[in-house]
Amino acid sequence: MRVLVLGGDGFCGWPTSLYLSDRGHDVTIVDNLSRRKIDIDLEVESLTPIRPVGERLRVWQETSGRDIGFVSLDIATEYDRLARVLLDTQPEAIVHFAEQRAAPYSMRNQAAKRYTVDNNIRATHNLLVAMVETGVDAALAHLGTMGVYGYGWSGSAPIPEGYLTVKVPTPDGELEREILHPANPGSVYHMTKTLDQLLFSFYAKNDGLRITDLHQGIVWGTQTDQTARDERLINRFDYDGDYGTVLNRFLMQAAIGHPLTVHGTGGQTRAFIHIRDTVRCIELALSNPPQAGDRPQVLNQVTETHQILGLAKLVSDIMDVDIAYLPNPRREAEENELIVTNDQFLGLGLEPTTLSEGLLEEGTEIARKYRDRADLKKIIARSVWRKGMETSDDLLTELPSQE
Ligand code: NAD
Ligand code: USQ
Repeated sequence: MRVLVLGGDGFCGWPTSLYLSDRGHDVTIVDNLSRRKIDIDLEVESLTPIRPVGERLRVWQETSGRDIGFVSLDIATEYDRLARVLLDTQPEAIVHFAEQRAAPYSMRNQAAKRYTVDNNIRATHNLLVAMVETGVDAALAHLGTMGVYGYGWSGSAPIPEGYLTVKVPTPDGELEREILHPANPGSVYHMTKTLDQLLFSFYAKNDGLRITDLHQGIVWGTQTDQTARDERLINRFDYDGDYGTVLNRFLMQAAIGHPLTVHGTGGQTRAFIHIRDTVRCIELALSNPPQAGDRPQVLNQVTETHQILGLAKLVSDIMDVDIAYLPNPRREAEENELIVTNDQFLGLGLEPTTLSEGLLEEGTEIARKYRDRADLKKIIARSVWRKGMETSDDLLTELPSQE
């Protein structure tokens, strides 16, 4: 398949591009490298030393004998160039990772809120318009999030895959309808993903675009078989308070002896998936697209759920590190239940990689190897959902010093 990977330089996009290339697909990455620029603005770097994109692609060519194309382009602002790329490459499939993806970053300040909405909504809408205008009939797989459903709204009812059956009272009795699951975002970032869903519904209905929205859980892990082949292909490992996600942060913190930063009670339950399963799910989704005229296909891209405190205790037991209970910088329920249906991916043949001591240790090994690159001042989450939720610096005096 000819595949365009939008956002293919990022944490999920890079290993996906290599995986698809390794599987024989003809891959072109489109990325404006905004994620690397945000690192510069935040004065932080991936814990792992990621190489410039040109070097990454050269090394992949040397290692695998396969070429991956690269186009530097801002999907949100360079519409005409995007349409040109679609016409030139004639993709049979498109994977859309190219959005600002951190909830804490999206709540950081007014500029970050506005950037996240402008970037994400315009990127998605430009892509849909360009597909219609050029007539490129590609299967589109977009990376959405489990967070569109919200947490705790439905108590112990399993979260379905995108659509909910409801009963509508009418004068003639009840009608049964399937509706898009109500959106309940917990951050500006998550809100953009709920808006994406409406764009997809409209363009699938009006123009027959074939769209799969992958409602992915928190991705953890770093390496895949392909990124591990050469150190210069290494995937990024975010550990900072804005971009680091919880389990990778705990693994990094354990590796340097930093207390594990549990927000609040740690009673929050979230869905998880290992990066190795992310890349497999993408290929499965691209190979099983909906038909023109179908509503968007929604697949829950998750393999397991965990309570944050349970994860902290697991890592703390294995690595012998303390747990720090920090005031929660977010507006979120202290505790929630979360049961998620993922029958469609299981039906397509996904064999889930679930959390195991071996995989946790593999993550900690990588973090240990690059521990000298860590900046301890960047670990505590500083972006707050409302004024007054800031973490007091007094707490930081209890944490280890940089030496
Ligand atoms: P990332 O920030 O590492 O990668 C996103 C890539 O998109 C970056 O390389 C960035 O430069 C590029 N990009 C952003 N805006 C762009 C634009 N306007 N034009 C061109 N390129 C642009 O993020 P990630 O962790 O790889 O996440 C990828 C996607 O998966 C995101 O949409 C995210 O919402 C979703 N997702 C991620 C996770 C996770 O845990 N990482 C979980 C669920 C869903
Ligand atoms: N948390 C801690 N300690 C930390 C970091 C986080 O307790 O040091 C808590 C948070 O308060 C939250 C939970 O862990 O309750 C998850 O936080 P996270 O940063 O790991 O994940 P989140 O902000 O939800 O975002 C990540 C990705 C995003 C993706 C989402 C999937 O950054 O792109 O969409 O996971 S989901 O959470 O399923 O919506």
